[in-house]
Amino acid sequence: MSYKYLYLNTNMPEKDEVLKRTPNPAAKELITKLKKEGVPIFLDRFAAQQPQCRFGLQGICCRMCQWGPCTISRKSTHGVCGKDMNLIVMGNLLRALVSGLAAHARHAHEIYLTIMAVRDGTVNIKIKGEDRVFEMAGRLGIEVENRKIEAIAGEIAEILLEDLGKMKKGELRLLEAYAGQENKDLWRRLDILPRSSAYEIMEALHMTTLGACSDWMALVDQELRSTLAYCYSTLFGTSLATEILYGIPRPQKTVVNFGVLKEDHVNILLHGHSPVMVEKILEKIHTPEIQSLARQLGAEGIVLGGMCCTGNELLARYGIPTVTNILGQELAIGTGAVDTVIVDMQCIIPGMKITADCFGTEIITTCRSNRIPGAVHVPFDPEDPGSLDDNALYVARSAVESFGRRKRRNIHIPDYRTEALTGWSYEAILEAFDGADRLVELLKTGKFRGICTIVGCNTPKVAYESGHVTIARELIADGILLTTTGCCSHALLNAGLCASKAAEMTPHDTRVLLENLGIPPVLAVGGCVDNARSLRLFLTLAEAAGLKTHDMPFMFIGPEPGNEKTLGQGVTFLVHGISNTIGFPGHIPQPTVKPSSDNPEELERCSNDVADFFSQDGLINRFGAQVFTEPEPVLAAQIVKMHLHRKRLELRNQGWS
Ligand code: NFS
Repeated sequence: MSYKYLYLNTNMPEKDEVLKRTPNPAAKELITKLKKEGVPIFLDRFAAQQPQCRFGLQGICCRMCQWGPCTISRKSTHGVCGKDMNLIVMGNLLRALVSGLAAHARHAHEIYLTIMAVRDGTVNIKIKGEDRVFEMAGRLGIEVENRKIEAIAGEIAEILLEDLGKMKKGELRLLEAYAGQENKDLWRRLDILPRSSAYEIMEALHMTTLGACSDWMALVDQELRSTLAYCYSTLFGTSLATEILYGIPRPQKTVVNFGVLKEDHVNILLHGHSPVMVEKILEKIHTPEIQSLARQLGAEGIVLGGMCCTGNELLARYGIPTVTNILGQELAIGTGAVDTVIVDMQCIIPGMKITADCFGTEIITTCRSNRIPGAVHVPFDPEDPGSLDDNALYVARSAVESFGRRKRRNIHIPDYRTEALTGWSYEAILEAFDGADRLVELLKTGKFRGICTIVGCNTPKVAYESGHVTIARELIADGILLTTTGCCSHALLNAGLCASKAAEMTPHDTRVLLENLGIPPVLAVGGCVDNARSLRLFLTLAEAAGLKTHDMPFMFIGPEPGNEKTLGQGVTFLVHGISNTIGFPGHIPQPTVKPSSDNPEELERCSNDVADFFSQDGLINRFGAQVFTEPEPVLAAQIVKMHLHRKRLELRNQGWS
């Protein structure tokens, strides 16, 4: 059964429908198990919320002052203060975007301050990404002669921190260093160059408060400005700075999926986004002391599994197996085999603790911002990092000790293990294809019909992982190369699409090429901040082809939007000329159709100027890109294919096949 949302032109799945349609057999087993055991999960809470608020789903509810909440309808076309639909829709979009920006900024802050602590010698961490330090120093004009690597890295971190929080006029240094001249000129002309993440968040909240900005187009500009801060100060900044600390990932083979958990081992899941504390915990877990503690407690060893973006970071750097994504966190605990989940920041849902309590799983929180009542809290603070080693050892020991307390009833580990080749940093992708020129040639001759990045969260509004996996399968079957990050990458990893063997799902010529090179058709590049890697790849390829980004057969795909952080990802690609196909319901409102009120046999267009701006001339005139929205994955894949095909047709007279 489905919940029908006719006015959105879509249905949302109920639990039995999810069981029928999810492409993830392990999830199916675990949802069934938890249903039998009466353990509530997100699907039960989603059911209890039905039907979800019509106004909220359309973005036409305003809760930004205490005169409301106000909604827009035929009868009430304006809020109490006089705001119309455009102002409300755009205000909601802007607030969602800067909330996502704040989350990434907080993550960035931790990484930048950690590099400074390394420089100051107050923390026991060695810089592993020397290549990245020198590359960034070169771009930022930092002196490197006769200087220690820590000092150079520290100076880079100071600049990144300025980009994050500067309140005075002045451009983002990282944008200056990494964006192309043509884009910079365009953004300057449009007056959307940001000052810093913190400043743009402040300005966005200010502009949307009661009685501030009445011009929805000014809010659009602030959205675009905040997006550039999001892109360069938090995506590029965090991704590159993490590479300074822990190195640039290289491709490596691994095995992922729920089946990596082992009943006779201590099973520890690592969950969240910022890898600083968890890197140290890993060091401790690998010490003889902790390994022998596990054996003393009767375990055969220790299994580590990753979830969400911390999982992606560890997968990319060390091949540590990932298990699942944001909507699989309750399912993983529902195996009954997880002894401890160590969490840092973001995407750790409160429901996880409910499941953990049912199975006696210990939760250890390591970030001041992400507290969970009843969890053990051992925080990492980069401004007081002296206790990092002791705290990490304590966490490692506690994580293992919970094995001794495990309830041994009702353990079921779905028997699925999936091969994968991961670690696809920007450099690794270019190297694997023998450089940007060669990859452009492969595009030009049609060995690849296009390159897309497919990313983002899961949503209960789509049968679990069906959006990601269906679209990806359709696209690789058409010879399209994919990069992936975030929770989407967990779905594609578990579905086997990131294994070299998946080349057999691509058309003959593409298959021969991929098999010769040993490259899978879907490249898992890392966590959500590593969308910077995919964007960098797109920009490099366009430059190598001598074309503008918006002329290239590229697309950004976000099939299952969830977190506010995902909004900025899509807009990041838009401002660089790369169109989006978004699953629905997403943050950007969908221009759709509905039965006409005069004649129910007729359909009338149901939209607003904001939806039109994003899907039509507004964005196309500025950046040559637009947003397509389609909830049904097979149809969404068609939209992507048509878009790429159209781009290729336009390039025919330049020798493209
Ligand atoms: Ni991205 Fe990572 Fe997942 Fe969504 Fe959350 S883990 S930063 S926000 S839910 S993809």
